Amino acid sequence: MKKVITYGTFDLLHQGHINLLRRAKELGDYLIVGVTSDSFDRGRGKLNVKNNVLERVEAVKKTGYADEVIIEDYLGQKIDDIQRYEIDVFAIGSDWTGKFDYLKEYCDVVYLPRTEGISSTQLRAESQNSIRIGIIGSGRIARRFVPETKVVSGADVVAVLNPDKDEAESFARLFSIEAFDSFEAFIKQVDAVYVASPHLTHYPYVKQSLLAGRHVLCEIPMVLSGNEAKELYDLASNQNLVLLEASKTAFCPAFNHIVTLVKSGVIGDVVDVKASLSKMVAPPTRELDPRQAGGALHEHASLTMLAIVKILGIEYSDVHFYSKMEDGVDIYTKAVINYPHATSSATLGIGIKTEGNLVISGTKGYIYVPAPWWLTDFFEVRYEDQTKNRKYFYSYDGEGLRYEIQEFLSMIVNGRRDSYRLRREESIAIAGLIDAFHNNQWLTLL
Ligand code: C2G
Repeated sequence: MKKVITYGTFDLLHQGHINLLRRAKELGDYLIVGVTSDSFDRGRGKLNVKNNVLERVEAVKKTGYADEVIIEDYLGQKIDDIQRYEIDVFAIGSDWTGKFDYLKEYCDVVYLPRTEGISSTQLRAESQNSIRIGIIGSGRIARRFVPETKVVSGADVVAVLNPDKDEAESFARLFSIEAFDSFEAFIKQVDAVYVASPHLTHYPYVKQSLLAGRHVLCEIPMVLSGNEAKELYDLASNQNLVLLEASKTAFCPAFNHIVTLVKSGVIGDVVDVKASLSKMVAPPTRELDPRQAGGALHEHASLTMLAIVKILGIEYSDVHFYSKMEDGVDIYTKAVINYPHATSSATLGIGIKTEGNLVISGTKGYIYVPAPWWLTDFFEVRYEDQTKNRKYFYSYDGEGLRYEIQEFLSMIVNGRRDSYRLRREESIAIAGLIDAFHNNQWLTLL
């Protein structure tokens, strides 16, 4: 019996897939189809898949060509499968020509003609109207944002707002979008807003955008006080709009896995979380300017405290800050946040360098995430008995902003108003911790 194997995502199954499966089946007597798992696709940068793995398996079965369906879940699995199932022919569409020649060592490799004029990408684009996104601010992060939207289907950046007309225009030229220096004209052109302007302008821009009925994704720190955060989320709820803080680590796959592993008890009860983030900056820069809410805490609290709040929750019992000041801003701050049964610390620097790692310690073991932990792509679960240690590798694609953009769009399209990756109350608690820093009672100067 001649056995054939083929692989694919088979999202929104279409005639191209059906032709491919028929041709693959014709190459032998028995066809095995490997359907990619959701996490495997996310891992290889396919973030837009519409059908989940069960739906995709069902769709493949319905074609009647597959004698057996298996799940593809890891890189390198094809070689394992070919040997395990004693495969004679590996078949795949001609868009992959040459890419799988390395399998010739194990079986015949056949590139089948691809059906022209149809693709899952095209169907996804047709099934969903693009969300027109306008960016407020045209600085460093905004420049990194636009290319990241290209890999998320349904996101279309169309406009930029900057009160400085020249800046707006040069940014707009760069990305072939429209430039505005007036909020009123800008907001009319967009369905959703990405606020990437200086810290102190976030609150008024988010509020104005929500009042104008637009969904908002706001850069970190969204605001510098818990009350303001609460007010904005309440406003978003009343307007039935999405408001999401763009805390990029919260949305990246490896960080999500860390949180779920900890919650499932692999390191026992957590008693300590240590998160550090230091990035040296050179003047003149807004990070060192007290009038622009500069300082290490404002710069880095959102991500470090995110790690603490995601693991230990929002019900902390007290917080203390230890800061070294220079020219009106903290160039270094250590925040110690205590919980009834655990403690944690966030160590932040913009003028002092330290190791930027994340360590979550529990009664059975600990999780170690090396610097830069906030761009999580690797972590290790470690135990006293080192033979039980496990390393986890992920990809953190591009600038990593695609994960938050994907979540933002998915919330809009699916009518979700809260994200379990960064809940509203977690974002409010983080803003509240930033607030607490301004209360000198808990601050010790070094
Ligand atoms: N295909 C085709 N004609 C189209 C579209 C797709 O022949 N118009 C083929 C592809 O070449 C592939 C199969 O259909 O052989 C599945 O395509 P996708 O769902 O896009 O999956 P893909 O990303 O190609 O998965 O391990 C996964 C595989 O490496 C490939």
